[in-house]
Amino acid sequence: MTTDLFSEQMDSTIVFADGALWLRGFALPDADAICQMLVAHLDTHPPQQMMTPMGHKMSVLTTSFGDVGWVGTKKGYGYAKVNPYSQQVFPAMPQMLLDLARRAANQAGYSDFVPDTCLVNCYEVGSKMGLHQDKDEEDFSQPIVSVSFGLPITFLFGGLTRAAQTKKMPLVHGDVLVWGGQSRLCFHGVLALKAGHHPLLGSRRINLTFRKAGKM
Ligand code: MD6
Ligand code: FE
Repeated sequence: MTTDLFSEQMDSTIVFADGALWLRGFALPDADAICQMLVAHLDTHPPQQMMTPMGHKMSVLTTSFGDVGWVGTKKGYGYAKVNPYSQQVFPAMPQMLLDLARRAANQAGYSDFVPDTCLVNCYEVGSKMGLHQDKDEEDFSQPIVSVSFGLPITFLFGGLTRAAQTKKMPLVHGDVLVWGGQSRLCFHGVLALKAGHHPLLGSRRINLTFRKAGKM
């Protein structure tokens, strides 16, 4: 019994591209505490549908922790100290989130990752994220750590052009992606969230992405 669990843990890391690792179940030991904290936090800091530069609302609900937060308005995408939708500064990054992100980065070989922001994306049934690159940060030598909680979703991972073929990855509660090196600017997205029930988060998926946004 113990041996089975152990061997499963031993091969639970998948290198899905150069510099990009899928750490399956890495966040499970912290998942209960983090989800409990997130549910309470989102109650007092309701996430918003950010705007695209085209003036459309994104389907995901978004907020951030950290020195800066990721924001989308008609003026474009980027990082800001003040949430333009609430006029409040973004709350500090909770220590348990910082610790998880640094442990995951370390495990993937990025030993000096110190994120200054954590983007919180809340998906409801039908929410999706089209193919995009994460390129609003200062220093692309720093990776991104992405943590999935709640309902499963299909993650799409492509190449350096939008037209490149995509791989489909089924992400589940507790999975972590660490994403850097040659893959840092690869296009990626997620398919629409399918209906379901998760014991901690109900009919939602919450994705946390930790980044070092850089100077501000
Ligand atoms: C999501 N993730 O999983 C969307 N970006 O909901 C991202 O956009 C993402 O997972 C950069 C690196 C990892 C990610
Ligand atoms: Fe992204």
